[in-house]
Amino acid sequence: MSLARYALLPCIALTLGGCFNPDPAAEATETDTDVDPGSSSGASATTTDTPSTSGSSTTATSTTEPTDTVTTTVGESSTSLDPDSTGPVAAECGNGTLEGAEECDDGDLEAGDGCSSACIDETVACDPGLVGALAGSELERIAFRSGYLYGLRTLVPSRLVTIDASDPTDLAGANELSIDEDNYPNWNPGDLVASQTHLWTGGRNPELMSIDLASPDAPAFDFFAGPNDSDGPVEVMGDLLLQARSVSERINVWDISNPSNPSMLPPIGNPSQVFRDVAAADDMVIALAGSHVEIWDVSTPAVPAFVGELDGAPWTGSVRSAANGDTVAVATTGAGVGIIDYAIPSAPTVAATIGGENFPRDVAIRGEYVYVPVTNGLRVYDISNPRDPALAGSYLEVEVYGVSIALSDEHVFLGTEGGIRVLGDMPGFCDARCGNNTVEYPEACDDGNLDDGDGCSASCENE
Ligand SMILES: [Ca+2]
Ligand SMILES: [Ca+2]
Ligand SMILES: [Ca+2]
Ligand SMILES: [Ca+2]
Repeated sequence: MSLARYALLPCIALTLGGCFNPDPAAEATETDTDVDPGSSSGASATTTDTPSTSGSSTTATSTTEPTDTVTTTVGESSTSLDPDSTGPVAAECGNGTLEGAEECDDGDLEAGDGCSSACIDETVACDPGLVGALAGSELERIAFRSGYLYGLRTLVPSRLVTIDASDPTDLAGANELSIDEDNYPNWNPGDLVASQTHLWTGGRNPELMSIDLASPDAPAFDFFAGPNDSDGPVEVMGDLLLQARSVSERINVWDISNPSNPSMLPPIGNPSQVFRDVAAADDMVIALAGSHVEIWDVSTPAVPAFVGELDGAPWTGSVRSAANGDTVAVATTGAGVGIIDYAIPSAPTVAATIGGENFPRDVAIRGEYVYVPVTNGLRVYDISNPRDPALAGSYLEVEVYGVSIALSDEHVFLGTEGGIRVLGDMPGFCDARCGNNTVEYPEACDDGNLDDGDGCSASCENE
């Protein structure tokens, strides 16, 4: 499907006045592509869905081929069995008996009573929106690890904020810690990322700091010297830490396999560029120097290999970026969010720019979704086709400026000027189920059955 159109859902009134808006059509004009639609992006948009028998069927792919839209009808797995077999008998929805793959059977074929006419449980549906919040000051950078949210406070150097987020619906108060203020009273860290056991951040003199998270409420700080000009963004990829340097050319590469003694590896980046941002995934590093972008292969970190580059990206600088292996989303200076397709690493291209957020200050990526803090909350984009990003949803709250973002396995943590918001069931975190009588992204409709020919197809597309 291309651009899903929604039946308008009621805007859920939340305690803080926020509202999840699942209607891409309402803001569709903000998705702006500027590339030839006939050009090929390589492998990145290829749909490789395989049918499952789980009944959790709807995917976020952008295909228009009905055969690619996976919709496994309830009971399918048992309807073709040999009647002599000892396996389960054919399921009949509406007979009042739970059989086969039915999630429920209330003895009727009516939808809207908790059990749909396809025998899918209507009480289970994606319900995107606010699940928790913590009022407080702005955290310019946030990172999540093992039940804790960590943050750096804007304009307050040498402070680390820790928030117990083990229950996202009931965030404990923020605990503000001094980062070795005796020795580094004005040390101003530039970013915050988490490896398995540590937080990492860069700054000037000293270059790199680790925070051992073994005791989250009393973390141990450690500092490491370097060229002393690296207050740009940092990224962790396996045992490597990549560090953008605000003045010098090159990206620092640290081996952090021994977190208590990280060692510097050869830097990456071609000369005559100033790399102020970096993203990384799958052994590839994306080094960003304004409109110039380079791709480096660091699968052999001691010998980084230049792979490809692009010039002329329609933005002058980038502030934060995130990569998923074949696409990198760039929060740019003045041009919204840039989407770079590097599925062919030797030939990266600007696939699209997403307007509307003129000065996004952070961006996150997870699978085929991009999460962008914006001036009034958060927007989520489906980039399964990087050349045609589609607004998958948004969390909007009046006059709440989204500034930073972190993802856990289940939630989106949004740092705002007024504190933290925790969002659940957001696109990319909750799979729509066709036939549960609730329209969920990317469904265009859901009439509670899995029948074609009644206006809403068995794959929840309008007919
Ligand atoms: Ca039944
Ligand atoms: Ca029913
Ligand atoms: Ca549904
Ligand atoms: Ca139908």
